Amino acid sequence: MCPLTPPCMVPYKAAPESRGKRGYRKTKTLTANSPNSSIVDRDRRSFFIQKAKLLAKTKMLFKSALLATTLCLSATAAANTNAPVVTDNDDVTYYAQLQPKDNTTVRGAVTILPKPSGVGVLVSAHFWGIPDNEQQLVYHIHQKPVPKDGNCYSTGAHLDPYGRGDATPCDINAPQTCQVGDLSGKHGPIWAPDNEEFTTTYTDWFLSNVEGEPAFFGNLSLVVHAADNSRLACGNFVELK
Ligand SMILES: [Cu+2]
Repeated sequence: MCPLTPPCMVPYKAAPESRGKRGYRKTKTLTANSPNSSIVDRDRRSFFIQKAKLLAKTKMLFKSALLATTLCLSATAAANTNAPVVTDNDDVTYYAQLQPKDNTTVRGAVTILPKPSGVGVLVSAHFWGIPDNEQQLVYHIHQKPVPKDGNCYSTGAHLDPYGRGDATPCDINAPQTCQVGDLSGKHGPIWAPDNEEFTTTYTDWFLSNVEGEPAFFGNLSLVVHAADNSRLACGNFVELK
């Protein structure tokens, strides 16, 4: 019958004698075709060879996965530094008013005042003309000022001096992990019932009103987005004197 005839034996790779010069031990290697092997012996040897190969493969896969995880974690740590609390803010106030746009009814302004301690700043936001569609609007400090043509899409991304990026949404319960310019992410979006205005005041610990500091916002812009993230309106911060 077929299982006992040579053509049905599975040929196994020859023992790696040729690798002797690379440091392998020149010993007899178990193969399924070793002479004098009984069928049972050959089956057992074959089983152990396959098992050893599988174990080696599993170890290699585990090492690769471990390496990938380590690289991934170190990349995340490098690109996701928490924002430090700003403790040396000056006694200056900045103000940004949205420039009127034909494509939206949204209007408003954000005033950023100093706190007596110099720790953090006090943000006062007031928006009106909010569409009656019960959808939230979001607002941010963007990394570039609005150019003369008023194009809100020329203001770049959010103020993000610590390289957090946009990939993960801001967690309102961990504002130090958010982009510094993500005001609505850290403090809540704009929302109001029909025909009502939206007003809020809060402390932000991570904005700096000191020129030259990484989290300085005084020469940047305020941008309000629709629910689909399109840019509705924008305006530049100026110092109030
Ligand atoms: Cu924005």
